[in-house]
Amino acid sequence: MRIRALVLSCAAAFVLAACGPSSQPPSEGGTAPASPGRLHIYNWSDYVAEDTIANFEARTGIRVVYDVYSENEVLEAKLQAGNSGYDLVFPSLRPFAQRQVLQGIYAPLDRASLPNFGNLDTVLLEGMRDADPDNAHLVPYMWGTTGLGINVGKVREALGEDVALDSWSLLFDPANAERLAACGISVLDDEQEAFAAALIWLGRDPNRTDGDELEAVQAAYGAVRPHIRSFNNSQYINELATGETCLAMGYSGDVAQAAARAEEAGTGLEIAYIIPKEGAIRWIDVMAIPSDARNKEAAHAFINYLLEPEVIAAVTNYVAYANPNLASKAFVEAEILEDGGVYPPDEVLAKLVDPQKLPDAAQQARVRAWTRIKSGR
Ligand code: N2P
Repeated sequence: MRIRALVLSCAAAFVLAACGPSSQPPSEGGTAPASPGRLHIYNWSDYVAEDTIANFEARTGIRVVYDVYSENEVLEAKLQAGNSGYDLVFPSLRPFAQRQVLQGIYAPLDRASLPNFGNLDTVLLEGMRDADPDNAHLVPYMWGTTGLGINVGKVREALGEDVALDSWSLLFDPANAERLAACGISVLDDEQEAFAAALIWLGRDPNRTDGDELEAVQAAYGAVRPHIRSFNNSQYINELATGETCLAMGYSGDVAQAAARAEEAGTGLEIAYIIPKEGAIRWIDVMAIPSDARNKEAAHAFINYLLEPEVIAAVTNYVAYANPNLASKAFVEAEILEDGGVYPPDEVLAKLVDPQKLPDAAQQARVRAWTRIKSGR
């Protein structure tokens, strides 16, 4: 449950939105001449503190053009088309950055320009090496889980005061979904996460593709599809915060941000994040510099800045995602460090599953099935 320490007001979120996404897109960047004083960043929405960018600009004089996305697929399409105009991007490690490294999309890091690299958790770095040998291209940024955001009052009202708020069955049991439909259910428009959630609920390995997983996932969503109001990866934060929805499949820190917004707005809504007892995906998002980036020097400077313990701790304190910077823990607020939804305890960590890169044909079949599931056909 969440987070007093995260004093993230709606107003602050709007300020960020105004500073971030509305920044001039680098659309002309494909053909524009190099501008050494400019750094084009493409990151997930709601993923930095409100002063992270401004502080870097003030310190370095480098002007940051900051754009946001809410799906790995959108980033990947731009990277694969080439000439994206971006100098620094933040894909999820598996399977996206892993695949993109193989495709030669990223420039090797210049470690001499990253003196703060040593602050990173070496165990986590080691675990990334199968995807990025020698950690040559990717720097871990944040990690988290995908679980359920719950409007505690409304869900109890619909399902009974004694309902256990601890299971994917809140979403996938059709009897629950039917009763929650009126107060609003949203699901991530994220094929990897949505497939994994259903498979984990069914007690299956989310990375298996050699059985009837497609059919099982389609049946699971088919049974609750009429009760799902929307599929989205960013609006659900405000929808939860304002009471427009009462149950959302969501990323850990996003739900915490919804809770903080509700609290700050004084609505009296209690928003909780749960990692379901059946388990969940643990994902890692990374920083990487496209091979065709024009300002690799500034990109390295920004990565090194985000590797400073106090800088990355301030981001964690604001967005409520766990970071892999061991030296930062001294600056992360106690309430966040102790929040099991952000830094899960060992018994929960043991239930988390890392997504794996699937065989191409199976991956494509999942993407097609997900489109069908969403359309309700
Ligand atoms: C930030 C969501 C990032 C988590 N809003 C998905 N990897």
